[in-house]
Amino acid sequence: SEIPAARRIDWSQQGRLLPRRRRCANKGDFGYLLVVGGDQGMSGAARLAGEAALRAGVGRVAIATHPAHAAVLNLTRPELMVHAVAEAAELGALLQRATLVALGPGLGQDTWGQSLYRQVLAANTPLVLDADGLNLLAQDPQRRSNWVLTPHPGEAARLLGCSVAEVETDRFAALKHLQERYGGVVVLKGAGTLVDGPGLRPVAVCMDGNPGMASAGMGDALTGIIAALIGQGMEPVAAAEAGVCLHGAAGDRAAEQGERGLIVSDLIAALQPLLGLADE
Ligand code: NPW
Ligand code: AMP
Ligand code: MG
Repeated sequence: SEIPAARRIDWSQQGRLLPRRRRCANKGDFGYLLVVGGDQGMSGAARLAGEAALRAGVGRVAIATHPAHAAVLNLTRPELMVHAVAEAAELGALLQRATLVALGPGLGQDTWGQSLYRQVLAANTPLVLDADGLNLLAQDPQRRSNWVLTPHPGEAARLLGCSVAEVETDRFAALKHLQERYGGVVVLKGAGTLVDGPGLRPVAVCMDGNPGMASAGMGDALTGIIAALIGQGMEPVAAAEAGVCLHGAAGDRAAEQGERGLIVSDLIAALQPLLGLADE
């Protein structure tokens, strides 16, 4: 079908839109992110989202994760506040403190993940919803205005009830249907990531990034980056656009040493120097 007009966005332009830091700023100015995820076997996903958020400048990160590995996560990244959550009810106090939530990285779709998912959605806190959060949404669709959805083509196909091939054949149409059905800001990932939001026409396309990023955990880092930018005061749609470009540019910087064998920790390590250049 016809390719609609799209707005090209890239990090060189988006990096200038990040809010400046006041000299007397404190961590309370930059958001309190709660990451909810990390079922057994996927603790890394929650950690990657939280660590990427810290490297993208969020004030504080708490992680609500499975009791099986909470202690180990805390030891390996002491900047993260890690909470072992066995029951969804234990999320209550954490949700009250958080200014925004990243729901889904490594959450799984079992009873544990389902109950945490329901508890978070009951709270109405601004959300970045990814991974198994999207898979659970696909099972019980609803619309919201205060969330950012970040599907890869596989998740987008589940959300639309179609095949991955159909999503990839017309990514613009898939994006439009996702936004209409689910509301809020939608990021359709993949080479040439697209961003749509309420009233945002034409949609944005980011060509930053490379095939070295086809590796485990890359999307979990993007979730943390977008959340971190919302936490620092950007509107969700602006945070999604800037976050996608920052993520792609960090992937490109990390790939200067080669695409094959690139891991998401390399991308996370490239965030701080890139942000430093943008602040100059
Ligand atoms: P195919 O095979 O092409 O038909 P899933 P997941 C498709 C956690 N993780 N273009 C593709 O379909 C996550 O956070 C934990 C086209 C592919 O096979 C989740 O909670 C990690 N197709 C959970 O694992 C690190 C594309 O989607 C399928 C596409 C499951 O998430 C890894 C895979 O999607 C992971 O992040 C593209 N660009 N991209 C950890 N260290 O703890 C994707 N597809 O089945 O939803 O599985 O993405 O691995
Ligand atoms: P996920 O599948 O959730 O781990 O997300 C993968 C992330 O890496 C998304 O942000 C993708 O846009 C990005 N990515 C994966 N493969 C490529 C590629 N070939 N070119 C550009 N970006 C990619
Ligand atoms: Mg993912």
